[in-house]
Amino acid sequence: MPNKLTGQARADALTNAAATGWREVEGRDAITRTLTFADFNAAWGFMSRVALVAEQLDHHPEWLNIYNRVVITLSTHDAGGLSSLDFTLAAAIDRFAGS
Ligand code: HBI
Repeated sequence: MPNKLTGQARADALTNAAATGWREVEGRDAITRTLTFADFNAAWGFMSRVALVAEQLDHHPEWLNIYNRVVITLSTHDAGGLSSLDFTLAAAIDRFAGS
């Protein structure tokens, strides 16, 4: 399990992730991004691709799907906050989302 990120490493990772729409969650050490797709089929296809990578990484998103919208929150439960794994998964999510 990777360590919780702190200090400059955390700040740099957050700045980098902000470029693709990841934002800090208020009140907890986590990031969130909301994605909107053409329809439910596209959203579910995206979620399936993310699920396979999450399983490979043994690192899983908290997420909510409402028709064509997917709200994703990333945090490392074992570390009690953000770790490098969250940003690795965020980058994979960005690739599948096309941004
Ligand atoms: N996913 N986001 C997240 N955070 C974790 O700490 C985590 C996980 N998936 C699996 C996992 N930890 C395993 O190491 C076990 O703790 C289940």
